Amino acid sequence: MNGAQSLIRTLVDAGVDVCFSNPGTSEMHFVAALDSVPEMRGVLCLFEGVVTGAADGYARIAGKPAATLLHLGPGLGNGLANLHNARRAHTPIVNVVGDHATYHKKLDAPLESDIPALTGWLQGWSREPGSTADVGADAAAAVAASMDPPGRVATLVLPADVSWGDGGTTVAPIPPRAPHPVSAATVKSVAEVLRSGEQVSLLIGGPACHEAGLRAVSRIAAATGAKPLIETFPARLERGAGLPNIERLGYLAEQASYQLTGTKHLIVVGTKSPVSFFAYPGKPSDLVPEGAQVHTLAELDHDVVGALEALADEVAPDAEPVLQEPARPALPSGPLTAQNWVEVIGAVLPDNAIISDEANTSGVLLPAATAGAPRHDVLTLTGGAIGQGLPVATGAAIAAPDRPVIALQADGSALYTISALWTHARENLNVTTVVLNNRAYAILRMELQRVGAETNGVKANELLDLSRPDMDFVKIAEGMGVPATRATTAEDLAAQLQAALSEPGPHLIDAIIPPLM
Ligand SMILES: Cc1ncc(C[n+]2csc(CCOP(=O)(O)OP(=O)(O)O)c2C)c(N)n1
Repeated sequence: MNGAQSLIRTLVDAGVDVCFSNPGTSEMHFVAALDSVPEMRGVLCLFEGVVTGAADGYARIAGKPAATLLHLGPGLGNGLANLHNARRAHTPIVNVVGDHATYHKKLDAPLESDIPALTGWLQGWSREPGSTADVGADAAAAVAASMDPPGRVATLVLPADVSWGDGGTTVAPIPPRAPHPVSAATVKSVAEVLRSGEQVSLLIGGPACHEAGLRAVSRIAAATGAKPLIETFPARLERGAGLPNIERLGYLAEQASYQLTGTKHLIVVGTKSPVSFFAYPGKPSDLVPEGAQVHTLAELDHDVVGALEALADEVAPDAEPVLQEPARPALPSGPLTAQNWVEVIGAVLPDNAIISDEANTSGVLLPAATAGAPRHDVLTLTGGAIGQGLPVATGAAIAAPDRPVIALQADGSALYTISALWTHARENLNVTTVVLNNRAYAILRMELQRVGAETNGVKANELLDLSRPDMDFVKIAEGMGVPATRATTAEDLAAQLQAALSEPGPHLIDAIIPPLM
């Protein structure tokens, strides 16, 4: 067995059976080995940002890692922005990066580069097997490291000669470590805060955004009057009718400060104390209200849900969670607006859908319109590096082939990783993409004002405008094999969305809407 075969065999035995790939010459033995391990599915993506974003979306839904296959430093470099988003989401990924043969590296051939600088930047786990005999053990260690709470990118750098060498072995999976339990003393001291009679907010994130965590938080809020909030960009938020509907902390610092007004104690659970996305002249960067105290119930690597349930049993033994009633907006009519397109989504969203949300400014009204829709998952842009939505939808659809995936996708961000559409077509994925085509980097028009910069410069506005020429997403999608239509009214969008969702395979709707700014 060569090194590549031992790697793939070991990954499959550990439950890693999808590999999002963009290979090159140094990865050819890995590519060849795919045919000797039929359980591993190879998925070709045409840009490394799609590879890495798809691996992120896959694990957020599957609850286990996918592998990537990237070509040396330049391939890894192209994939970094979405690995950054995955790092912020605490997504487990086994990130396989091929490298030159060990003896070739000193020659400084054209693709030679500083891979450790890039893996260091990722702040995850990284290892390079020293010999073919080590590959299996390092692969098993990589899977375990990726799953180690709260989850991370584990990079395995595979030199070509280690990959093609003989003497590889298959190594049994290493059970991932369980999250640290939260002590009874911590639960008791946080319970005291909730009983203090002062105003308390509870900010939750990570696994607390799934059903069990949401139910526990809702019980605590019902019994104590504490205000529950969800972190601004959760990796995976379970929502819809029958689940507690908890507000997310706003993206804009002004919004978040308003939501936290009057808070004397902020309890954080599975997330960090909130900070402003950016610094703005004369405005605070730390969003904790002045004089408020921050208490941590559970760090990210703790048993976040167990801690919340213990706290609920302590302060709310008899309380029931407050559950969202089913409710859908009526189907709207007229030219598309920021308000009516989200009503269409709320009215039409199928049961058990997965929303990949990179709608950006066009999506500000989405949470209200979908709160009472059938139960669904929302995957958000965790690290602020745009170009995540279409790749994440790709991975989610592969993780859950029986669930409808809806990518709500701002136009500017779509274009970073637009080739994901080709993978939607190639793999016949049930992804319906709605492009919110406002022909602008609308958020940056707003940010131009918020940072206090001069706002009426023609040249400045040129850099924030996506017209001249207008992007034709119907042609782009069709060119990549995805059937597509254009919607300019709410009626169009509703009819086209219903049609797209009623047949298998990918679709795209180019929804022309006015920019918010
Ligand atoms: C990788 C990366 N590059 C650049 C940016 C800066 N940036 C933030 S939002 C944005 C434009 C977003 O435009 P679009 O996706 O069309 O959404 P809209 O603001 O129009 O709603 C840009 C370029 C970023 N966040 N990440």
